Amino acid sequence: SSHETDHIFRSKLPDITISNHLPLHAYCFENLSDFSDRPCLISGSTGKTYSFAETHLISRKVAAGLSNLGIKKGDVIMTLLQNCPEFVFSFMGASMIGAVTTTANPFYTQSEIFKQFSASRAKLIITQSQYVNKLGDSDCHENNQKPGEDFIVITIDDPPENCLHFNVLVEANESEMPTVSILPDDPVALPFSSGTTGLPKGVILTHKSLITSVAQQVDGEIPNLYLKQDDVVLCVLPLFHIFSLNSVLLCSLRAGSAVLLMQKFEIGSLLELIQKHNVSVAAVVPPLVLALAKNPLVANFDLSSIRVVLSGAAPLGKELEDALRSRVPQAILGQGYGMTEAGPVLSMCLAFSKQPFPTKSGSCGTVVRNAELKVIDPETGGSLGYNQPGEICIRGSQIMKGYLNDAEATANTIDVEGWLHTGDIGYVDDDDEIFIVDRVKEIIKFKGFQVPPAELEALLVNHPSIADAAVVPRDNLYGNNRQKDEVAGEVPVAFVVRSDELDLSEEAVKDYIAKQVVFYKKLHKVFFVHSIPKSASGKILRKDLRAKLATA
Ligand code: AYL
Repeated sequence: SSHETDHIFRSKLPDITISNHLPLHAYCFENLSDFSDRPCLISGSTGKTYSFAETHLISRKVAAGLSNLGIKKGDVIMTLLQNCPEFVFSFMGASMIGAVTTTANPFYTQSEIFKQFSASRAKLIITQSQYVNKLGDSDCHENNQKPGEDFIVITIDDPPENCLHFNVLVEANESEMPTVSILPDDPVALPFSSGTTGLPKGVILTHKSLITSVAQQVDGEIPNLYLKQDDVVLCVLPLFHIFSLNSVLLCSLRAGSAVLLMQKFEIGSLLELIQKHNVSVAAVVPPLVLALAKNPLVANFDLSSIRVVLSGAAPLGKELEDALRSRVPQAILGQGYGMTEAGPVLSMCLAFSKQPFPTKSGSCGTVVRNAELKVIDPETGGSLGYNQPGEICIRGSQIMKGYLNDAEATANTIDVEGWLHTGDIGYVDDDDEIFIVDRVKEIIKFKGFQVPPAELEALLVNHPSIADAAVVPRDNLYGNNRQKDEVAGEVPVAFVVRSDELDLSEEAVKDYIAKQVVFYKKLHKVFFVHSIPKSASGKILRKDLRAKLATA
């Protein structure tokens, strides 16, 4: 396919100038003097508020503190935190000294944490004391490193033995922060994603990629996602995931909006906080939309402050979107569509714009400005025009630099012309709105979280009584009246070939997996089969297995 014949889709908003020559922290805090005394971070649990000036100062202290502990430009630190102000100080502080943050899920099991920790070569972990026992050597045979000896552990609460308190960072003298020269292509964030295939991999996001992505959303005369200084943006989705990190935190810092941090989702306290703090912008995932649309508690609260609801990370059905509309009639509802590797945002609802366009429910928005999107025929690679479904590809300065230490996976995802292939099937309609209709990649999405089949398959075939295995999603579309697993959207189910017949039960397989993975990767069903269908080259024929499920 030559570029002359490519059909390229662009935003309906004009391109803008993007300051992506800056380091990320300098860009985020660039307009700080306009709103330095306004609230920046609000802790939902304690009510404590940090102004923009305070957030900036504490981040600089943390930068100096990290440097005092030996963290240098290019080093990786890991956050293993629920949403809290310290997450923000750590991420921004690391950026200031040219260090890179890999964000991990604190609910991960010891082995899941260890894999990300060792692949990223993190030198320091910032966490909560309750998670420190998951960092040790103990029963994880591969890991004989010791907290406090082989790497530094900092806790934001009372530190257990061999750990330091976060105060050692906060009490550092910001003037001792080293001056480092940071280039646009230097990495700043290292989230993990399995992408279109295989095991989770480190996704190298540079200063330039994240600035470009944030600017595509909130910068320019007519921002695509119009955030104002008096907005209060709900941050209940975990900051360790790129949706919340980018579209909530970094966008709000840049725009001067306040971020309301919630440690975890609980419908009662969520509703209370929305009412108390007059939340005006809510970033949500479809299961949260379901709670807001259907939970009877909602009727007892005043949600009239909400003007924007941004849903992303998983498909949002039209019915569910319409159900939420009846609960918050004053709000603009729309979606963002992203992928960690894409920086992450590919498209955003244009009804969120400063000059709103009419949009349709079910749409994932329009491609962001300063980027090119095309839809290709998955068989031929040829680009397709309006209303023709195919694989969505994106090109622009926002996409990842590549996967960490994995040139092959990088080359399989970003082609020689710079197009990132998403593995999502969708089309662009006559109004330039994008609709996702399917996925050709193997990833399973449970409530917006990634469940990589390859990871579960590797664990399964490690079991002495399992000869072969395949894991696929069982679809459960939102709001189409299916009761079972309605909230999850998709759940992982396994096909298992036993090595010695009959001995192994479904429960035993489920338990074996459940012990090793975070809750959302647990198997919901196990089917025992005689063989796994595979192609001539040995690839699991996942389509065949999914078809089998449909008739099961
Ligand atoms: P990852 N509709 C349907 N599927 C979606 C959507 C959506 N709105 N958004 C994401 N996905 C799926 O890396 C899709 O399959 O990033 C995509 O390839 O965990 C995959 O999820 C990527 O999963 C935003 C809005 C970030 C969304 C995001 C998504 C981050 C999820 C910023 O503003």
